[in-house]
Amino acid sequence: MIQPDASIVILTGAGMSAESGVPTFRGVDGLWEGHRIEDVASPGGFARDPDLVHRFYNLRRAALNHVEPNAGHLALARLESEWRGRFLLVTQNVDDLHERAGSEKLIHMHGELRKARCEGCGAVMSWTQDLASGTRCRACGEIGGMRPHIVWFGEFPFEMDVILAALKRADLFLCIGTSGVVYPAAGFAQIAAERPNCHLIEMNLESTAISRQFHEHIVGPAAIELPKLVERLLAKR
Ligand code: BJW
Repeated sequence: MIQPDASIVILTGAGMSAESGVPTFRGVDGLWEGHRIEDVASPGGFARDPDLVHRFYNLRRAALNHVEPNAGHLALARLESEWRGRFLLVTQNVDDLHERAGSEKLIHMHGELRKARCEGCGAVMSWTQDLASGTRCRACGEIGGMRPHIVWFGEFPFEMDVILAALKRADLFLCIGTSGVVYPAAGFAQIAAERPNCHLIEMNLESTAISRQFHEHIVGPAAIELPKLVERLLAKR
C-alpha cells in the first residue's frame, strides 16, 4: 500500500525513450556500426579513436532535434508536480526528453548529450553542435580537450551521493525500461529493498537481469503503462 506522502525514487533507462524513437543499447544486435557500446563508450575507446567516438555522439546529439517526449515522460512530470511526498527521478539516459516533458527533480547519472566538457579546465557547457578533436573550449580557449559530458565505462556516475541517500529513504522504487546489466544503476533495486516496506515495481517489455528483486512487474511499453500507473498512484491522494 503506497501512502500519499510516500518517498518515490524512479530510475529510467533506454526503454523509456524507445517510443520517442531513441534506439536502446542492447536491442536486436546491440551494435553501433559494428562496434560494441563498451568499445565506443569508454575512455580507452576515446583515446584510441576520438573521431569515431565524436561521430557516435554527434549523430545521437543531432537526432535529438527530431524526437519528442512520449506519454510516459509526460506522466512522470505530472507525477512529480502532483505528488505530496519526496520525489527523485534518476535517468541513465543522456537525451533531454524528461526535462522537455517538464521533469525538474531529475539527475542524469550518465551525463547529457547536450553538454560538453573540457578535460583541460574542467568547464561543463551546454552544447548543441558537433564536437571534434579540433574543437576549441569556450571557457579556456584550448583546443583538444573537449569531450561529450557523458559517463563512460570505468568512470564515476554523477550525483551518486544524492541518489544513494534517496534510495535509502524510498518507500517506492520504480524502475522503467532498463536491462539491469550496467552498474551501479543495476544495484539500486537491492539498495531500496533493504529499507523495510519499500515497494519495488519494474516496468519493462520483458524480464531482466534484476527482475527477481521486484515485488511487482508491469509488462508493457512505458508510454502506455506509465500514464496508467501514475493515475493509480495519484488516485491515492
Ligand atoms: C522497454 C521499452 C519500452 C525497450 N518500454 N521498456 C563487472 C561486474 C559488475 C560491474 C562491472 C564489471 N565490469 C565493469 C563494471 C562496471 C561497469 C558495468 O556495469 N559494466 C557492465 C557492462 C558489466 N559500470 C561502470 O563502469 C560505471 N561506473 C562505475 O561502475 O564506476 C564505479 C562505481 C562503483 C560503485 C558506485 C559508483 C561507481 C559507468 C557506467 C557507464 C554506462 N555508460 C553507458 C554509455 C554512456 C551513455 C550513452 O552513451 O548513452 O550508459 S552504457 C549504456 O548502458 C548507457 C545506458 O545508460 C546504460 C544502461 O542501458 P539501459 O538503459 O539499461 O539500456 P538497454 O538497451 O540495455 O535496455 C533497454 C531496456 O528497455 C530493455 O530491458 C528493454 O526490454 C526495455 N524496453 N522498449 C519499456 N517501450
